[in-house]
Amino acid sequence: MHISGYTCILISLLCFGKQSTAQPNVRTHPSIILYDSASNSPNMLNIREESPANTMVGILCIEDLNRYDNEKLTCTTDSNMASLNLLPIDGEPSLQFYEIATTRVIDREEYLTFDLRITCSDNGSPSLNSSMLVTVNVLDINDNSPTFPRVKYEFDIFEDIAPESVVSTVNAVDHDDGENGRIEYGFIPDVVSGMFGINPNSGEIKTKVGFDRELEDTYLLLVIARDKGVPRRTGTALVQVNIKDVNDNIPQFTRPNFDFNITGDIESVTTVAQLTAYDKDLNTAPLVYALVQVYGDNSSFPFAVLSDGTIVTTTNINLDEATVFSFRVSVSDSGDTLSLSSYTMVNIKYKPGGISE
Ligand SMILES: [Ca+2]
Ligand SMILES: [Ca+2]
Ligand SMILES: [Ca+2]
Ligand SMILES: [Ca+2]
Repeated sequence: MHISGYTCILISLLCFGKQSTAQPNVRTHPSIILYDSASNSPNMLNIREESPANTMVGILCIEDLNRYDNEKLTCTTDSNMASLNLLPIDGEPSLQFYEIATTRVIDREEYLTFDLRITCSDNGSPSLNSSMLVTVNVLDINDNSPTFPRVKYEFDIFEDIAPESVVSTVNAVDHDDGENGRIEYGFIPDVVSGMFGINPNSGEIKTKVGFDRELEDTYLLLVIARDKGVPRRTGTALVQVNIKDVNDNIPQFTRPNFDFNITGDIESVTTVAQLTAYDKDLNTAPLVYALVQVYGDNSSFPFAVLSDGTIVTTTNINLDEATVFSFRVSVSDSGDTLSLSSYTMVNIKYKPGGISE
């Protein structure tokens, strides 16, 4: 380490200012004076994390006013995080200077502080020594980005969820200190801001509107977490929101009404027609069809409507005259709590065999 002339003078002045007033020619323990420009607390030093190895943390001034001419002072430390390097400062023979320097790069997220005990001994007989416990605070830099525990989150909400309902909360972790570790949440890009909102402080995601699964059943949100350090560091996570089905659509027949033509001699249990309907909801069970009402003479009605919408004869049909059978049919879905139905009119026009229309 290069010590400038100015620093030499400054250190010497500081140490001289603290010199003891022991009597000459009386052996005394060396006194250890810690010099540090960054910390005002005694026996306390600061080092900025991620500083390269061999960064100076502070300077020690060892004073042994009364050492004999041949006595040598030696200082050591018990810490493997810092070393003591003798500084080549000429001047007062009773003073000796050491630089305290780091031996490695120090991560504040691993060591908030570390202690080093400094012991200085003379080589007289018996050896006289002094020691000092120094605590080094590791000062934070913004070297950690906010990190979500998962790359992707998946949440389900029902399509009838009310606006301003909570979907879930996502949180990132930032191990830095203070503003360097304080996180603010948002969406990028902000295209879904009309549908969802995120609390910048808590990461709570809420709905802002109503949803319709039949229009859109999945939303992908890219959540960004920004710390407040300088420069700001960021982390992202993907949030997939699945819109779950609610039975909010009535099944619909594929036509407003159904007209079929049948002719001649038709045996019992013959399929004569098929009704069709659809439902936009995610039905787990098939739609169910049922005969609701027969118009006209009910007693000789020769058809049944099966639950799958098939219309079959229930007797032989062999009539002398053209006839129209009119009846009303329902179709129902299988909603969990509520079944929805709609209705249609069916006309089956019968003609005896051999008669052309
Ligand atoms: Ca950070
Ligand atoms: Ca840090
Ligand atoms: Ca439905
Ligand atoms: Ca639905």
